[in-house]
Amino acid sequence: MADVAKLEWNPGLPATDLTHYEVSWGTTPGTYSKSEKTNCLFCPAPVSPDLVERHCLGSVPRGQTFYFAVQAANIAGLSGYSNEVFKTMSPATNPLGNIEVTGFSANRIDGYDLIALGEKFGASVITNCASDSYYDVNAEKADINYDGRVDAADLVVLAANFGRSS
Ligand SMILES: [Ca+2]
Ligand SMILES: [Ca+2]
Repeated sequence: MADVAKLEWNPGLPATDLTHYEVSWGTTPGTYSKSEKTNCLFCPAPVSPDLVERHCLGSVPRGQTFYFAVQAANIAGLSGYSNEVFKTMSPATNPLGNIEVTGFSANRIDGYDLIALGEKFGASVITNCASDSYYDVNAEKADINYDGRVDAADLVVLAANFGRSS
């Protein structure tokens, strides 16, 4: 099962001179080990508290609970953290590279899996954060190492397990 994270929030008002937001996350409440700058739809001065900013993460490790918070940024620096939210990411389902799990290829890593990876080679897992279908399901399956992209690193994992049963 695919699993990626999508965060949505409202701008804190009044706000002027906003440059961007920063999304932070970690495995311990209140302690954030990673962060990412976001696009800002309504910077520098959002006019309504009902506006929705969003950020999608395609490279959150699987099988753990992560805690997320957002900061607003302007020239002076970062604001305090927003309220914290959390999500338990679903477990890694295909660490060996068993992307295609139907028919002859259901329980083994073989040419069907190679084809499935090839079809999404170069693709990003997150496609359009503004959409309800914000990620590419087939790219997510082919992103064996869960770094958000389908590339040579995933192919290396698949090749190392080629011929194995999963
Ligand atoms: Ca397979
Ligand atoms: Ca990858």
